[in-house]
Amino acid sequence: MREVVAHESVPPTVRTAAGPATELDLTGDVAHPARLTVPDLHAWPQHAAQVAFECNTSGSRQHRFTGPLLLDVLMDAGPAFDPARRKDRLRFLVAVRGADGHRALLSWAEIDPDFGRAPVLPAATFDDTPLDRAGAQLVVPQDRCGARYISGIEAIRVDGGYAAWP
Ligand SMILES: Nc1nc2c(c(=O)[nH]1)N[C@H]1C(S)=C(S)[C@@H](COP(=O)(O)O)O[C@H]1N2
Ligand SMILES: [Mo]
Repeated sequence: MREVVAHESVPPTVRTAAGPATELDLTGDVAHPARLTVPDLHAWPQHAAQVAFECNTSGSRQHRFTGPLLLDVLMDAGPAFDPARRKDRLRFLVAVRGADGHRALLSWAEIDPDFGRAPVLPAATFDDTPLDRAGAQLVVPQDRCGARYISGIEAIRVDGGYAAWP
């Protein structure tokens, strides 16, 4: 397992698991839409991230997450671009939605190895606790603020709409 961000370690906290197991719908402009459980996320190489972020309401937070690279998961779904053409990839967005309706966008370029190279994860564990029931959590190590660390992910949508604009 590769460490993507190093900070001092913190005592683990327990995330309450509630409701039925969350599945994640991977849809949009992809050749192979998928419905993934959190255990399914172990099918890709696992990365660890020790992260720190600020929350407007709860202050400084530090957590450890593990999971696959979002890039690896999305590439296996077959995004509708020519992978050999950088300018083609630049026109894509990735939308992530939590079960409570909280949502945020990433640009494809943020996670692309030729551009931002951000090691964004859909995490399968949170402070060494499996997220099998709570749902995957987006880990965005480049963010100072925690608002894009979307928990209980229920959908990820790849959007190539800007490829045809206008
Ligand atoms: N689904 C969902 N995820 C969310 C939020 C939310 O409202 N809904 N709030 C975000 C915000 S504002 C912060 S700061 C972090 C807080 O993460 P923590 O409580 O696990 O430290 O969760 C993020 N993830
Ligand atoms: Mo926050």
